[in-house]
Formats: sequence, C-alpha cells, structure tokens
Amino acid sequence: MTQKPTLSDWNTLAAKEVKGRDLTWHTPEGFAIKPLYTEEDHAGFDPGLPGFAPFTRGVKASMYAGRPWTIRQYAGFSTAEESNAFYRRNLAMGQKGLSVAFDLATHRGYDSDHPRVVGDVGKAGVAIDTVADMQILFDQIPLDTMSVSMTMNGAVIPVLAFFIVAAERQGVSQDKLEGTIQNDILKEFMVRNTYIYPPEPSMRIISDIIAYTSANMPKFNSISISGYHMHEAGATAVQELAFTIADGKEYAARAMAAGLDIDAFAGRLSFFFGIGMNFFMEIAKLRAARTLWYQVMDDLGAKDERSKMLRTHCQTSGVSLQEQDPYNNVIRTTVEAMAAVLGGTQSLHTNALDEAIALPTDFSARIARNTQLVLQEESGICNVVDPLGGSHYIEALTATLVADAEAMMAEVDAAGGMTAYVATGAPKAAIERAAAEKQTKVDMGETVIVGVNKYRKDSEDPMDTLEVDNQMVRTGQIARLAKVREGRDEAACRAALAALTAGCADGENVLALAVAAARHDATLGEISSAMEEVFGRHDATPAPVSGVYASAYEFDRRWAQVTDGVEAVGRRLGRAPRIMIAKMGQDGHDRGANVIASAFGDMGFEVVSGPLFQTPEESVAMALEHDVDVVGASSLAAGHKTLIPELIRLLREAGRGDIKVTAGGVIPPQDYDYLREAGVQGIYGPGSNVVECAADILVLLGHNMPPLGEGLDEAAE
Ligand code: MLC
Ligand code: 5AD
Repeated sequence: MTQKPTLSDWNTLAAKEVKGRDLTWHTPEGFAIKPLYTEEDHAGFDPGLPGFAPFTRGVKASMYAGRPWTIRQYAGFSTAEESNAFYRRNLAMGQKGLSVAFDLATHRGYDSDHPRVVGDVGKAGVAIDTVADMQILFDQIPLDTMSVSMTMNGAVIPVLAFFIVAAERQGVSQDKLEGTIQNDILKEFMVRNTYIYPPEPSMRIISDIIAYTSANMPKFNSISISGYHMHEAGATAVQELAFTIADGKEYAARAMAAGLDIDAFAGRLSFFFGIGMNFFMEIAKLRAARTLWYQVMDDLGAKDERSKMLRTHCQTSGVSLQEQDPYNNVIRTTVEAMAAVLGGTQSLHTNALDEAIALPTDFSARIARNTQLVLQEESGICNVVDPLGGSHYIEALTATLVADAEAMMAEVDAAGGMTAYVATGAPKAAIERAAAEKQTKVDMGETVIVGVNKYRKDSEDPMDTLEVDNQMVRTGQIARLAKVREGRDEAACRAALAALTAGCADGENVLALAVAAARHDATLGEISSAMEEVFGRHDATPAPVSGVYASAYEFDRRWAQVTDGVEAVGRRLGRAPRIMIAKMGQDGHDRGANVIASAFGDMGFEVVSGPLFQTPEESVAMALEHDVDVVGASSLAAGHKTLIPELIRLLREAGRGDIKVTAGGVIPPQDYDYLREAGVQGIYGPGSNVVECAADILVLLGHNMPPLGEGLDEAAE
C-alpha cells in the first residue's frame, strides 16, 4: 500500500507546479494567506454548534432552514409620497422588511426650509420635517406587523419620536413597534459624519434611547452598531471588527452606568456590517464578530444568552461598485450577498447596479432585490446551517480575525474605551491610512477591478438613472411645513420644546420629551434646535494622512512625472500650487476627499482641506483667504448641480474666475455637460486614477505635461 501523502509532499508538488513561485497572498489586514489550509491551521479553535455559545456558527439552531434572512432594501428619495409608493411596490414584489434612507438635511437636524440645505433636500434620501411627513411615509403600511429600520444617527431623537407618534396616529401603540434605529454615533465621528452634537451629549442621547425603548418598546432594536461605514471608508476586516465590537461594548457600558440592567437591554442591541469582495474573509468576519461579542457581553456580566448573541444586518459594499461597465456590479453584489448569507446574517441589503452613478431606479432596485430572492429560493443555500463550518480556511480565518481584533480591542481599552479613543482621532486616521493603501494598490493595478483598471471598454453605454428634482421637493416641503405650523397649538408646542431644552440640562429622558413635542407637531429642526441650545453643535477639521502614496509610488515613473510637474509649476508661481478640497452641503462622505488630499499632499501640492458641510459662500471665502489655484469639489450625495455652479458664480463675482474648479465623486455622466457649461474644468468620477487626475490639473495650471508613462519601460508596467 502506498503511503498517505503528507503536507510536506503537497508543498513539494505545489512548488514544482509553479516552479517555486511564491503563492502567498498578502491581504490589507496584513494576513499572509497560504494556498492551502489544513486541520492544523485551526487547531484549538472550537466554533461550537449553531444556536449555542459562542454563536460562531449562527444565533439560531435552525438558521435559514427555519426562517430565511430578512430581505431589507434600504431606500428613500424625494418626498414621503414617492418613497411610500416605492416601498409598497417593493413589498408587493418580495421584499420583507423596510429600511428608510433620509435626506442629509434630515440627518443633520435641519428643516427643509433652512438656508444651509438648499442642495440637499430630498436628494440622498427622503425629506422628513414633521410627523405629518412620517404618516405619509408609512401610509397603508401597518406598523404593528412591518419591521422598519431607520438609518438615523444625528437627528435620532426627532425621527424616532416622529415614528412613535405616526404609529400612534395609525392606531398602533409603541409596544408593538418592530424595527431598528441606527443610533450609532461613535462611527459617525469616525467615518460617516452625520453627527449634530458633540460626543458627550451624543452618548447621553444613546443611553436615553436605550432606556426608553427597553422600557416601552420591547420588540424594537435600540441601536444598529455599524461597521459598514468603516468598511466603506476603507477599513480592514480587523479594524471593522475591533472598532465595531468596541463601540458596542462602550454603548453597553454607558447604559449600565446610567443604571440599566444589562439583560434588560442587551438582547435588543443589533449590529451592521459591510460585505466586500474578499469572499472568505467576509464570511469569517461575521463568524468572528459573533464570537467576539459573546465574550464581551459575558465579561460585562450578561446572564441571558440572548444578551450575548450578535444579530446583524449586512449590506453589500457600495465602494466595490463601479461606474464603468456597470452590469459587472450585479456580479459583484451577488458574490457579496453570498458571503453575507454564508456568514449567517439576519437581514440583508443588496446594492443596485447603478450605485456609483445615482440612487436606484425601479429597474435596478428590482435586480438588486431579485439577487436575494434567487439565492433564497433557487440556490439551496438556506437548507443547511453554516454550510462552510469546518472548512479549514474559514475556521482558520475566523480564529485569526478573532485574535487580531481582540488585540486591537485591547488598545482601545488601554485608551479608556471607544469614546476616548475616537476623541484621539486614532481610529479615523488608521482607517484613512488603510483606505489610502487600498486605493494605491488599485491605482497601481495590483488590485484588479474588472472594467476599470483592467479590461476597460473604450466607451461606456449610457444608462437610465434616477434624478430627483430637488427644487420641487423643497418647495413642497416648505408648503407642508407652513401648513403644519399653522394647524398646531403653537403655545403647547412651544411649551413642549421649552420642556425639552430644560430636560436636556436636567438629565431627563430626551426621547420622552421629544415624543411629547412631536405630539404637538414640533418640527425636526425645532426639536433639534431645542436640544442644541444645551448640547451645542459639533464640527471637526479634516486631517489627511501623509506619506502613503509617496512611499507606494517611490519607483513609479508616472508619479515622478507628476511630482516634477508640481515642482515646475511651483517654480513658476514662486510657491507650491495650492488646491482646496471643498465639501459643500450636508454630504459627509469624505473617503474620496481624504484620499485626494493625502495623495496631492504627497505629490507636493499645498492642500487646503475644507471642513465638511460648507455652504458655497463659505467655500469661496476659504478659497480666497488661502489664495488657492484650484478648488476640487467632492460630491457624493447629488448636490453637485446646485452647489458647484453656485461656487463658480461666487468666485466670478469676487473677481476670481481664474481659480480653476474641478469636481469629483458620484456624478452621473449625463450631468457632465451641465457642469462643464457652468464652468467646471475637470470631472473625476469613481474609478478615476489619482495620478492621472493630478496630471490633468497640472495641465489646467498651464503646465506642459508630457503624456503619462511616456518613456516607460513597457516590460516594467
Ligand atoms: C429568525 N427568527 C427565528 C429564526 N430566525 N425564529 C425561529 N427560527 C429561526 N430560524 C425570529 C427572530 O428571533 C425574530 O424574532 C424574528 O424571527 C425576525 O428575525 P431577525 O433575525 O431578528 O430579523 P429582523 O427582524 O430582520 O432583524 C434583524 C436585525 C435588525 C436584528 C439585524 O436590527 C435589523 O433589521 N437591522 C436592519 C438595519 C438596517 O437595515 N440598516 C440599514 C443601514 S443602511 P424576535 O421575536 O426574536 O425578534 C446605511 C447606509 C447609510 O446605514 O446611509 O450609510
Ligand atoms: N436609497 C438606496 N440606497 C441608498 N444608499 C444610500 N442612500 C440610499 C438611498 N437613498 C446605499 C448605497 C450607499 C450606502 C451607504 O447605502 O448603497 O453606498
């Protein structure tokens, strides 16, 4: 009988097949992934059984064999009427739960008639100013049976209050409400940026919500502790896990410090993760998350097993989707959706194929939803619990992620917990560094994106996209606001708002007070301002990382051409060329702006990073003050057609029409001509390469830029 082959036999054979080439794959997490995993790689790691501690293999014993995950598509745009109609069409076609996307004005606590939000109303989500809007949003949707997720963090108090009062007016008492409020402020300070108040009062708001819902709304998930936005901002799987679980630990500790019994609220803490293209890593990430949370809650003294189960929603990755060759996005989303369900998610949103261009149309939303229906009803995936359990690679990855995330969480503990750690700026900087590293690999072609940096088509076919008439939504909202204000008992409303302000100072439950104000039809802006009087408003200055690009491109000829160009322009100007990165409107997506700021800084530009949420007037004042040569406006939330032309108009009015204006971010190709006519001199959509983008800007600054890569050794490329 022949001897059974050993691992060393395998190594010899594999090395021979590839002539000794190193097959190790280095992931952004710093893992050296081998081409083969065996039992030894996860020795000592016991994932247990599904439904039992530490829940690595799933929170339910029967998982999808008993009940499939919830198909919960995140959506919202323009008016409450239009979003309501969209929800009802989707529910009729197989969607199972609702998930509301609010516009950025609502997120940041402004009514639609506020001058700061002219470009934002109704754009990236639905505009909600009053209970009346919320009633329309859920018209003919029974709130006693439909579970509703609301992605709201900044203006969480008025929005949750409106939801409770809208349900009351439907005849549904709050104890029957099922759903989830995102209510996760720590990640807003790190990456998502739709905060309103400073960290401390924001943390108090969260404890108040947990206290209120655990007492009055037993079926409602008080928080959705979100790694998704860290993932989208470029975090590695280890960072996403460590910071998210540490955030959860911080919220639980705060609620306990406020006097709540852990088992009274912990069963309604929920989570939210992003799922990208690293298929096995993402599956292992969800298994690791459950393992980690079990330990954290056990350490905090939870007794009830339900308190220690990590239940999560997942969303496929927005940043993984591309503007170029966009039907490829359906394939990417399918791969990501499979990772989410093989990882054991409770609820899932699959992105639409036009993600990189606009909000979903009925067509793209249908394909996105059908991706989940096909997986649930055709693939057989639901019939077996944790079907990848026992895979050597999956178990080894799970064990490694747990260990590395635990080490990172120990650093958070050493800093005094997540609120303190976030205040140091360290996690934000770490994520930005990881983002810059990932982007560099894409720009250098080391990370392949099909149809973008490889197999790129010569020209793109046009696609129908959704466009929201922002002015029309705003006019309609202003009219409804006026009507609500007219019809309410003004004195009672004012008294309720005054009580809210007083309660913010006295430590009363702010949600309870806001519910009272909402019953008197106080608006979102009024409730937010009543709280702001005591809590204040938070603002932050961006601090781009440096050195990541310069070191990655150290030996790159095209990079050298650009840095030479920057020097040449600098000699002519007598100083380094200056570019201001402007973020106008309430759009807080700053990954792109940070990546550009960091790369341009490394190239030798002097970068002026504008703060978030500027008005065009404020951006222009800053550009003039710093005497910049270029303003690069970054827009990912559809405000570009209002805000960028206004910026150019104001620059010209100030006599500085010579300052070049470029635009970057999520900008539909059909808007390019409009923007060019308004005076925009360069437009850089998703998938743009930063080196090429800088070369373009040097040309705008009058530099005689040779074609990039000229004289490059072909073999070296
Ligand atoms: C489930 N159930 C079972 C079962 N599986 N019962 C028996 N056997 C089984 N196999 C039960 C559950 O216990 C529960 O009841 C009920 O069925 C519902 O299942 P669930 O698993 O809890 O699902 P769901 O209600 O959908 O809740 C999922 C959740 C929740 C806990 C993760 O928090 C949620 O829906 N989150 C969604 C968050 C979201 O959509 N966010 C969008 C963010 S977008 P019971 O009685 O135990 O409750 C965003 C983008 C941006 O943020 O703008 O930046
Ligand atoms: N409707 C549908 N999806 C949305 N997203 C954001 N806003 C909306 C909306 N109004 C999705 C996108 C984005 C992620 C944060 O959420 O996928 O990348």
